Amino acid sequence: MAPPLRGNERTAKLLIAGHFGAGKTTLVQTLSQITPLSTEEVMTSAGVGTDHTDLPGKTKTTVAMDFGRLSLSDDLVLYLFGAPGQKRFFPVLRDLSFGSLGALVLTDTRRLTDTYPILELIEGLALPYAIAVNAFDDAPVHTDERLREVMDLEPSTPLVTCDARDRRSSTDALIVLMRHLLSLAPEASR
Ligand SMILES: Nc1nc2c(ncn2[C@@H]2O[C@H](COP(=O)(O)OP(=O)(O)OP(=O)(O)O)[C@@H](O)[C@H]2O)c(=O)[nH]1
Ligand SMILES: [Mg+2]
Repeated sequence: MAPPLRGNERTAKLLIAGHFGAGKTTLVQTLSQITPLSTEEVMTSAGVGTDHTDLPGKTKTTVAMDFGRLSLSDDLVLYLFGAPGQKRFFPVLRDLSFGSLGALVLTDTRRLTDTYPILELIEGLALPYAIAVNAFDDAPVHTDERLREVMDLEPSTPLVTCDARDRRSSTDALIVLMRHLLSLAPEASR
């Protein structure tokens, strides 16, 4: 259950981004302490050729946004905005990014190259980010060095592994992002 807000907490808006099926909606649903908003629609054959529809077992895709709220500590409330992963909704990602402190970019090692356009977009928005590899059961495991090389990450960009279905592990990924954001604005942490 969501802890009641006192009104004097610090708040931060965070973007949860990533390619199709990376686990964005799952992560927001796992972490939110309020009933999360999701805008998923069933994928049909009408989307073939336009959308990614090719993930076994995945029947729905986000068409607007996810929203959730999490009190990370007594005095810090995070508002989580999950972006859609389908390319035709990228303008929505840009709109959702306004006012965000930073982004957690989820990826699946079976689709690492699908992360490129997302990173291009986020870097174009000058939004600081951390990468969270969502560890799917049958996905290949790579060393951090390999992951950094494939995604061409800056040495300072945090890279973590998480399971978007697991609260502890997803919280840890957000903490890594928050520490990174605070390191970029040290005065904000005082
Ligand atoms: N095995 C495993 N499955 C996961 C994990 N995270 C999500 N899933 C499943 O993978 C599928 C994709 O998750 P979503 O959360 O819908 O992905 P998304 O990034 O929101 O997808 P789009 O909005 O369509 O871009 C769902 O069926 C989840 O149940 C994970 O960590 N491990
Ligand atoms: Mg989604």
